[in-house]
Amino acid sequence: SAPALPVSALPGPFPLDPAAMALVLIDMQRDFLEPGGFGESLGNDVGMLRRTIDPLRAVLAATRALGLPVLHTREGHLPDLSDCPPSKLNRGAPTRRIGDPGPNGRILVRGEYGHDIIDELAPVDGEPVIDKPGKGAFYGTDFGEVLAAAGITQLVVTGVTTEVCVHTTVREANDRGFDCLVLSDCVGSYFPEFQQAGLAMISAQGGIFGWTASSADYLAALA
Ligand code: C5J
Repeated sequence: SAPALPVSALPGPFPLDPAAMALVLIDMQRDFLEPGGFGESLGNDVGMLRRTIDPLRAVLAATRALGLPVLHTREGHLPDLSDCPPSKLNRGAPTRRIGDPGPNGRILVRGEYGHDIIDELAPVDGEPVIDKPGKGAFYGTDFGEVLAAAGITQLVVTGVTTEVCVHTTVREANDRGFDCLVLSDCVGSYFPEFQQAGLAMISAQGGIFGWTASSADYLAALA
């Protein structure tokens, strides 16, 4: 098989294998990234997440141009909310909760405008879209089966939010045997301190559950 393409990363080079990797975009949905959605209803500034869009567009374009696999996830629930336990539904004191009507439709409900992926990063034909009820991409989904069927063992991870759905997915992936490279400028948090600490946690302790690199370093390895 072709030699790995080393990506300059923390805690050390990531041996990117084009035959075994997939790019994953986690929850780049209007509900998190655009005004009027779930993220803003929880009191957050969506601008903090929007800075990921331009670097991620470049990563997506380069990955697609090489014909490498791309997968998307969306966090959300069935219209009857039967897959949203009270432990999730009753969080905090938002002005609008999951399932409630908002300017972009019912918040985090599948099929609603706000639940879908932002136009800038819309999936193209052939790219799986994994609908997930939880924070992690494996819980309650066929994500693991889709990856196994495609022979994927490495995940290049992007999306939002760094300390919630990105972390949960990367930790779960590492437990399941995947090597994960998280692109630092293509993941976003509403909290600058969580962004910084969340990235540091991944590569600390010898890369306790993954690697981190900039999108520029990923693109340089692909070039
Ligand atoms: C959150 C996510 N933060 N996609 N979801 O509720 O990280």
